[in-house]
Amino acid sequence: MSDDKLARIIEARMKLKGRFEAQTAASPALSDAKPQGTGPTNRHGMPQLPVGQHEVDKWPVLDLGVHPSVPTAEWKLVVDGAVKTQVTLRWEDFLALPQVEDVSDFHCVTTWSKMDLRWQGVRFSDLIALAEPDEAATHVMCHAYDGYDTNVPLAEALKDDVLLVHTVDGEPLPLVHGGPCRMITPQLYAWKGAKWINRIELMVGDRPGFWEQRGYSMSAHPWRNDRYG
Ligand SMILES: Nc1nc2c(c(=O)[nH]1)N[C@H]1C(S)=C(S)[C@@H](COP(=O)(O)O)O[C@H]1N2
Ligand SMILES: [Mo]
Repeated sequence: MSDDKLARIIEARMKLKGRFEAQTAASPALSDAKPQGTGPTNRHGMPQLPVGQHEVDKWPVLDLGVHPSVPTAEWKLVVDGAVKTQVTLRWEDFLALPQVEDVSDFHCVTTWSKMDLRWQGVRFSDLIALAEPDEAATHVMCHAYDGYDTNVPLAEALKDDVLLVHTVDGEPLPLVHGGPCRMITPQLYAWKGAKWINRIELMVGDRPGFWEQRGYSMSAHPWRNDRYG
């Protein structure tokens, strides 16, 4: 990527984050040194595990039971809704965006936590900056190839550790964990991270996704034991 293009993406990201600064700072997650949630030193002296969680060694698979296999040649990710420019990324476009690495924990609301996963991918904030979200946009609905969806406030989604990942612990993200590409939300329960993500819909106002319609929390903060809506 050219220096120019990179500078433009970073500027757009920072502008977008600026809009949500106050909300983000007031968030009950482990806000907000950089990069967020990264490994032991960034747990900021909090206990290793949020209340009610236990650490697992093997990473469980948890989903609706459908594992849609989408070859990268056919893969697409759309950013639409309350945006100035609708964006459709193909796999090469996705890989051409600035790539980051981050280590973070993965807390499932069913009480298991997988610690210290090393992710590689693209920051959510860089990706949606390309679409220039409307001033009025407040939340996103993330949609996936298996029909799953989940809503996330922009103030949370713009945090530095929220990524669209293609690699975990040095290997391509396995299909059962959402490969070739999933979102992760290390400071929220893991159901907020859509596996097999294919559309990010910018919304003006909030709306419940799959689990949120079935009794789970709209905000989903593990450090507040915020499990149910
Ligand atoms: N597309 C999709 N994403 C999803 C789900 C799903 O069913 N479909 N389940 C969610 C839930 S409840 C959790 S805990 C995590 C589990 O991710 P894992 O299977 O990689 O552990 O994915 C989340 N993302
Ligand atoms: Mo979950």
